[in-house]
Amino acid sequence: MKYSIKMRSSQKVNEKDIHLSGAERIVDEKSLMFVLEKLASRALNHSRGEADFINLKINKIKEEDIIRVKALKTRTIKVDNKEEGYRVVAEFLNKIGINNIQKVLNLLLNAINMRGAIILNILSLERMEDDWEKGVRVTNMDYEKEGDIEIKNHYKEALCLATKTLNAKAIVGEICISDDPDYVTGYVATKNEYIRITKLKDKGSFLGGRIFLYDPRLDTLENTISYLENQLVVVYE
Ligand code: PML
Ligand code: MG
Repeated sequence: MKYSIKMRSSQKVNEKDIHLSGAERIVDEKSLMFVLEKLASRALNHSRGEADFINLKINKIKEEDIIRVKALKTRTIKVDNKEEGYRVVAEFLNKIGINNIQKVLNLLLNAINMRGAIILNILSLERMEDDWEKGVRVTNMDYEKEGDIEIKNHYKEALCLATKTLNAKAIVGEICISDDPDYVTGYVATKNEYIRITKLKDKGSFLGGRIFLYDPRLDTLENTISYLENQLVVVYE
């Protein structure tokens, strides 16, 4: 028997819930209680601030509903400052065939406090998600092997998410800046690889977000969002 466990935490600021952290696992029954405790402890100790609200959700799942996907290959591009990092992102967008690169960069640099990602139509450069504040949140994924869960591993979690996301038929790229103020490494991803960029923001900055590059010729938006939100994916290395 397997279970999906999801954690999210938030803080109340001026009567508004501000997202702090989120994590999830797909685990065997025997690990359920152990993992629950670790995720709760992670929610209580986050660099974005102290949680006022923590949500832990457990769902029983069927093994046959899970698909297995191989993790994207990783390489790293070392840059000295964020401006150099943006140039790497710009080159990446150029390769994908996006003409108004500045528009995409601005969108990413203005993303703050979104729980999910922006879905950007690569032909019209329009945002496709219904809820612009929240974006689309990719969930229901984990690694095949249970790893260390006590401390957040930004790289590992992002690679898992990017692997699931780029496996969607119509998602042809992803750009991400971490929303964690202590974490300045971001990445871009294609269907073939995950490219880490060592600096995409200044330490201490709360900015951060994700953009999924959606090609409407490859699949419907409805199928794409449903896959991103609901399909159970286990990533192997
Ligand atoms: C996040 O904070 O959710 C994004 C983490 C990006 C990780 C980039 C990397 O180290 O490869
Ligand atoms: Mg985060």
